[in-house]
Amino acid sequence: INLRTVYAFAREMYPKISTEYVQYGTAGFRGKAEFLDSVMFRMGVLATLRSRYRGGAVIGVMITASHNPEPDNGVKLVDPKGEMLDASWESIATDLVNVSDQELEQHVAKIIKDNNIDITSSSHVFVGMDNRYHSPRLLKAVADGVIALKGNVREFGIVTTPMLHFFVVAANTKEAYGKPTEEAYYEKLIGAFESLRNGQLENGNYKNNVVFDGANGVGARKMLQFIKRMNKSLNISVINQGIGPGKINDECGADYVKVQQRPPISMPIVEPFTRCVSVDGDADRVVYFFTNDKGEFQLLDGDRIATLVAGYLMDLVTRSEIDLRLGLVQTAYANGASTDYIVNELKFPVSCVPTGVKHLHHKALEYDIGVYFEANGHGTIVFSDHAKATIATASETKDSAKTLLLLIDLINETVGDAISDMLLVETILNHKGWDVKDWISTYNDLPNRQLKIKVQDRNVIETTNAERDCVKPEGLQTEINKVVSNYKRGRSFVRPSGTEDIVRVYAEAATKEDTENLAYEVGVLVQ
Ligand code: NG1
Ligand code: ZN
Repeated sequence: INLRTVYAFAREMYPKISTEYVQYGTAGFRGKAEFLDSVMFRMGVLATLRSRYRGGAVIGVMITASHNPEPDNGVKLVDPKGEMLDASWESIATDLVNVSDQELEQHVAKIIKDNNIDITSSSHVFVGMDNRYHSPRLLKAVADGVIALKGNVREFGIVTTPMLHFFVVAANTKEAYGKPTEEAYYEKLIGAFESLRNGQLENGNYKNNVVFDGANGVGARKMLQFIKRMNKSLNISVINQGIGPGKINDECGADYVKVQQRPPISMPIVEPFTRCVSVDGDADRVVYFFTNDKGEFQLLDGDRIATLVAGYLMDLVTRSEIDLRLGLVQTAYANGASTDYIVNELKFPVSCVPTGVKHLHHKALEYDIGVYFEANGHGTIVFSDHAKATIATASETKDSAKTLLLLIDLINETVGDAISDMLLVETILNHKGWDVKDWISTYNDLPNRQLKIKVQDRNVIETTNAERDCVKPEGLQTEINKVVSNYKRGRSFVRPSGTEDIVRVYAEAATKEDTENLAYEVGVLVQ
C-alpha cells in the first residue's frame, strides 16, 4: 500500500481548510459541517488502521451531531464490541486530525509503526449517518479514507447511532447477536417486545397509545419502519418526522424537551396524561413527558427511566430467587430526589461518575446487572455473562426469569438506544398496569435548571469528585458552597462542556424560584 495515495486524496479532495485545533471529545469530533470533510476523510483512514490493529474486526464510524443543531455534524468511532473508541486511541485520533496535509503521509506511517500494524492485512469498516443534508457528502469522505488504504467499507446509509453499534457487534460476534442488517435489528427488538406483551395490550391503568417525537431526525424514519413491522402491539403516532420545513432538533426532540422543560413546539393537542416520548437527532436518547389535567407540563427523564427499570429488574431477580449484584450508575446531573429514592426506597447501590456514557458504561460493567442513565435520557442496561447464564438456568423453572431473558433481547446492551429503551419502558408500564400518573408519583423531582455560560476559555475550570467539585480556578468552589448553603435542598455545580464551547451550570433546590436564583447566582460566579 502506497501511503502517497492518502496524501493525494487528501490534497485533491479533502484539503484541511481550518487550522483550529480540534479534539476527539466525549462524542468524537463535532463542529460546523463545512469544516469536517478533512476530519471525516482522516477518520476513514483511522478506522481502517484500527480494524487492522484489531485483527480485521469490524470498526464502526457514525456520522452525526446527535442533539446539536442542523448545521453541525460530527463523527465517532465504534470499537469491535460496540463500545466507544478506546481512550488510548482518542489522542491518536486527535493528532491525526490536527496535522497538516503535508505531514499526513508521514504521520500515518508513524501510527502504523508505533502500533505495529500490518498494513497488508484485511480490514472492515461499517459507516452510518443521520439525516442531516450534509451527511451523505461526509459519508463519502469517510469511505474514501478507507479506500485510500485499500480497506473494505460497508455503507449502511441513514441509521440511528445505536443501530450502527448493533451492526458492528453483530458482525463481530456472529450468531450470538443476529445478523448485521436493519431487518435483523427490527426482528430482534420487535420479537422480544411482542413476546413480552404476550397479547396483553392493555392492563390496569396502562393504555396502548403513545405520541413519538422523532426530532425531525433518523429516529422518526426508523420508528415508521418499526410501526410497519409491528402487529399493532403498540399504537404509535409519530410527530416531527423530518418531512417538511422542520429542522433536526429544532424546538423538538429529547434535548429541547429536557432542557427547556416544555413539549415540542409542534405538539398536537392530546388528552391530558397521554404518554409522549421524545428522542434526539440520532435516537440514542429518550425522555417521556405529558400534560396533566391542569395543562401543566410534566417530565419523565432519564432518572425516571433508570429508577423504573432498576425497580422492575430487582423485583424480577428477587422473584426468580437468584443471587445477582445489581447497581445503578448516574452522573451529577441526576435529580437529587431520584438518588434519594433509589437509595432509601429501592435500596439499590448507586454510584456517580463523570458525564459521558463511556464513564457510565464502564462503571455499570462492575455489576452483574448494571443500569445506567444520564438525566438527559441516554442509557441502557448491561448484563454480565454470569448474569445471563444464571438467568437462563432459572428460566427453566421460573416465569420471572423467562421475562428477564426476553428483556435481555429487548435491550441494546452496546449503547443507549432510544427506541429499545422506549419499548422497555412500555413493557414495564404494561406489566405493572401503570399510567404516567402512577409512574411520576414514585417520587417528586426537585426543581432544576441548567444554564450555558459563554466564557473565554472553558478549560480554566477543572473538576473532581465526578465533576461535583471545582478545583480550579482556586476559590470558586468555596464561593459556590457559600451560595448553595443559603438554599433549602440546594445543590449546584459547574463544569466545562465536552461538546460545546461553554460552561454548564446545574442547580436544584426546594422551590422553582430558589432554583432560578441559585442557578443565576452561581452563573454570575463563573462569568
Ligand atoms: P457535555 O456537552 O459535555 O455536557 C453533553 C451531555 C452529555 C452527553 C454528551 C454527548 C448534558 C449535561 N451533557 O455533554 O450527557 O450526552 O453531550 O452527547 O446533558
Ligand atoms: Zn444522540
